[in-house]
Amino acid sequence: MTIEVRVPDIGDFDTVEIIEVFVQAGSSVQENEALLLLESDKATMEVPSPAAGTIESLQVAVGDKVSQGDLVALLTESVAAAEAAPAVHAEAAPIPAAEHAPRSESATEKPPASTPVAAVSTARPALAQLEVPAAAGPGPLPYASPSVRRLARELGVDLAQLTGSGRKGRIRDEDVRQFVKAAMSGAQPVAASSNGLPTMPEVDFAKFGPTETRPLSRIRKLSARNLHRNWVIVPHVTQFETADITELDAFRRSESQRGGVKFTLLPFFMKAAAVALKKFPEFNSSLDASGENLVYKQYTHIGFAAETEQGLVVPVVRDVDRKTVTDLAEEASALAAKAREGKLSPAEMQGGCFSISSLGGIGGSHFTPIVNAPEVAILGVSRAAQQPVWDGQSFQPRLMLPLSLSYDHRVIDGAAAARFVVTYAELLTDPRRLLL
Ligand code: CAO
Repeated sequence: MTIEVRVPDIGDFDTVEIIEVFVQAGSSVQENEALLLLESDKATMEVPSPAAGTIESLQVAVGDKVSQGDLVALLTESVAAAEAAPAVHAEAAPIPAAEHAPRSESATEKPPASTPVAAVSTARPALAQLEVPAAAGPGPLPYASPSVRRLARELGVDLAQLTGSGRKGRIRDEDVRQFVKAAMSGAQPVAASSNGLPTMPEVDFAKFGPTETRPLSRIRKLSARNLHRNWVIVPHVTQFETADITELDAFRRSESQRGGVKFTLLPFFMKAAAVALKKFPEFNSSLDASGENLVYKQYTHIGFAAETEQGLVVPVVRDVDRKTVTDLAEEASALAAKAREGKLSPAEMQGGCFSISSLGGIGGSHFTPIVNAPEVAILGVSRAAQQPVWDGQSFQPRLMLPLSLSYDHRVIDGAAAARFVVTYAELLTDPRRLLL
C-alpha cells in the first residue's frame, strides 16, 4: 500500500525550512527512521517514516518551506509491516533534533476507506516544548539530530567535543565518525573544540544598578556561535601592513565624478584580493573534514562583512576574478542594500573563499579580524589617513591604508602571509596592475 507522508503538527510555526533530506526515491526505510530535517528559528525536528517500506517518491527538497499537512513523500509500505498493522499506521511525529525526547506514539488518523493512499497526520507536541535552550547548564546544547545523538551514544562520543560541519554548525553522523577515526589514529580531530572551559559565573547585574534585558537577534546568535567556534578552533595570527592608496583614491574619486557608478574603495579591495588569491592559491583553500588534505578552489568568490541592524552578515560576490571593478561596485552595493533590508538569501551568503571586513568607512586603525572558517584568511581594512612618508629626500603627504590579514596558521605560514599582504598593498598602490 502507498502511504502519503505529510508534515505532522509543528506547533505554532506556519512554514518551516527543510534543511536536510536523508532519503531518496528507492531508499528502504524503517518505521520511525528520519526522512527529513526541518528547522525553524527555534528548533530542528526530524520527520520520521510512519512505517517500514520503500520511498516511492519525494515531493520536497532541501530549502523548501513546509507547513503542517504538506505532502513530503510517498512510501510503499513493506508487506511485513502492512501485515503487522493492516489498516492503520503508527503516526509520524516531528522529533526534536536537539533533545533526547523519546519518540512517542499517539492517536492515529485512519484514511477514508475509499482512498488508495493513507493520509498520515498527527497531533503532536507544540514547538515550544522543542525549543533549543540557548545555553542550558555549562554550555550550549550540541546541535544534532536524534539519530546522530544515538550514534554518538553508541560510540561513546561526547557531542560537546565536536563542532558540526552541517548547515549552521549542525553535527552530522559523518562528524561523529570522523571524530572516532581521528581518536583511534591518535590524531587530534580538527573539529574538536575547547571543552571543559570554566563557565562564566552568573551575575545578578541588577544588584549594581538598573538593567534592561533584550533578546539577541537570530543573526547575532548564529554569528556568535560561528565566531566562537572559529576563534577556538583556528590558530590565528594577524599580519599588519599599510598600503599607499594615494593614486587609487584619486582614481576612484575621478571615476565616481564621471557619473554613473559610485566607486567606494571596497570593489578595488575585492579585485586586489582576487588577483592576490590567484598568486597565492593556499589562501584560496580549505582544510577538508579530516584535516589531512587541503582543498584548493578554482573559483574566486569573495565575501564582505556588512553591518546590519540585526547583526553582522557576509554576502558573497561570485567570480570576482572575472568581473570588472564597475561590476563589483554595482554588485557589492546591491548586496549591501539587500543585507541591510534583511533580504539576503542563504545562497548569497555561501561559497565564499576569502572575506574582507572593511571598517574604513567608520574609522579606527588596525584590528584583528576572526577567520571566517572554513576559509583560511580574512583581510581587515581600516580607515585611510594622510601620513608623512619619506621618499628618500623629503616627507610627502600620502594616503595610507591600514591592512590586517588574519590567517589560519595550520594552513598558512607567516612568510606566506607577509608576502601576500605586501603583494596586496602593492596592487592597491598601483591600481593599473588591478585592471590588467
Ligand atoms: N578609508 C577611507 N575611507 C573609506 C574607507 C577606507 N578604508 N572605506 C570606505 N571609505 C569611505 C568610502 O569611500 C565612502 O566615502 P565617499 O562617500 O567619500 O566615497 C565612505 O567611507 C562610506 O563608505 P561605506 O562604508 O558606506 O561603503 P563601503 O563600500 O566602503 O563599505 C560595507 C560597504 C558594506 C562594507 C559597509 O557599509 C559596512 O557595513 N561596513 C562595516 C563592516 C563591518 O561591520 N565589519 C566588521 C566585521 S567584524 O565584526
